[in-house]
Amino acid sequence: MSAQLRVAMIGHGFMGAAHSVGWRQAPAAFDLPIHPRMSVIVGRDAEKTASAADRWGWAEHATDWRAVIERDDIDVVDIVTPGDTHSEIAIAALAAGKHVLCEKPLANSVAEAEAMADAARDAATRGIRAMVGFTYRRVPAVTLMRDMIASGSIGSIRQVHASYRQDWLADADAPMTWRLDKDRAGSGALGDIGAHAIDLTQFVTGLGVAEVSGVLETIVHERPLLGESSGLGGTAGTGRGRVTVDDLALFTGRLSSGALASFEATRFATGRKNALEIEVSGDAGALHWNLEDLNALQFDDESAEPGRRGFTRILVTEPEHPYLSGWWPAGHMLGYEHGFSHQVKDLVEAISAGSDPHPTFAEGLSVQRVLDAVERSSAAGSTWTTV
Ligand code: SOE
Repeated sequence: MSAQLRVAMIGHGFMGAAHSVGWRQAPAAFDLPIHPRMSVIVGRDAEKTASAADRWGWAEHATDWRAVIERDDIDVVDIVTPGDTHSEIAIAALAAGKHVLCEKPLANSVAEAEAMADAARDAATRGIRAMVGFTYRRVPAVTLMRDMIASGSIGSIRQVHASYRQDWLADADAPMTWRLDKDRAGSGALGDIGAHAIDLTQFVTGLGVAEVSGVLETIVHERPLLGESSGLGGTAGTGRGRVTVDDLALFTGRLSSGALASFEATRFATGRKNALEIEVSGDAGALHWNLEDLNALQFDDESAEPGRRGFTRILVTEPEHPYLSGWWPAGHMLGYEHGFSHQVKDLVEAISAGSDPHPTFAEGLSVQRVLDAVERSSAAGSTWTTV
C-alpha cells in the first residue's frame, strides 16, 4: 500500500467544501496510518473547478470524472455530487479499484442503492472499501450517546424522537435548486435531511426501522429560477421552476425491538436553522442531542436519588471523549466541520486495517429502504408500510 492515499473528489459544492476541510484537517489532527493527498477535484465547469482547487487546496482540477477514476495515481474517489450521479460514479470507481466515500443519501432509489451495495460487497473481496457520509455519527456527543445506550445507561429503549428542522425554504421566493428537483435529488426534506434522522436513530440505538407510516407534503410548488447563488446553490434560468419533491416529511417508525419512533424532516420550520435532534427514552433514563448545541449531550439518569433526577448537560469535550484526542483542551468546543475530519480518520484507518468502514453501503441501503417505505406509505394514505 502506498505511503499516501491519493484522493479525487467529484463535485465542489457545499459538501465539496466540507469534505475538503476534512481531508486537509484530519492528517494534522490525528496520526493517520496513511497520509491522504488532495490530488484532484473534478467539476463540470473548468473555471469554477480551478477556483475551487485553489480555494480548498487541491493539487489539480479536471472536468472528466471518468478519466480521473481510471488514473493509476488515484486511490480514493470522494463523491459529493447530487444523488442522481452517485450510483454511476461509485460503481465505476469501485470497478476501477478505487476506495469510495459517497455523500448521503446513498442514492435516489432502492434499486440504485442495491446495485451500489452489491458492488461494494464485491469490491471488499478485493480489499477495496466503501463508506457513505453520514457524518453526524462522528460528532463526539453522538458517538458517546451510542456508547452510553449500548452500556445500559438508559436501560431498555421505550421510544425515540428524531427530527431535522431547517428553515432555508420558508421564504416562498427562495430560489429553485437541485435539491427541489426529484430527478436530481430523489426526494426533498425526506432524503436530504430525513436520512440523517433515520441513520442517527439506527446508529445510536443499534435498532433498525422495520415499518413506517408517513405523510409527505409539498408546501411551495413553484420557485424563481436564478443564476447560481451562494450556499445551497440556485438553478439557472428565467421565470419559475416547479418543485417536484416534498418540503415536509412526518412519519412514525416501528423499530426492530417493537419500540416506536417519531420522525420529522422539514426545511420550513421558521427559526430552526440546522436543528437535527434525537431523544432516546428508556426505562432507566433518557439521552438528548441537538446539532445546534453539538458539543453537549443531555442525560437524564433515573438511577439518581429522588430529587436529583432530570436532564444534566454533559459537555463532550474531554480528552477521553470520542475523537477529542486530536483537538483542544476541555471546553474549547468543536464545530460542524470536525465531523468531516473524523470521517476521514475513520475511513483512512479502516483502509489501512483492511476492514470495512462504517457506515457501509449496506447501511446506506438500509436508510434508502426506509425512505422508499415512507414514500410508499404516503402514497397509500399513510398506511403502515413494511421497510
Ligand atoms: C441541506 O438541507 C443540507 O446541506 C443537507 O443536504 C446536509 O446533509 C445537512 O447536513 C445540512 O443541510
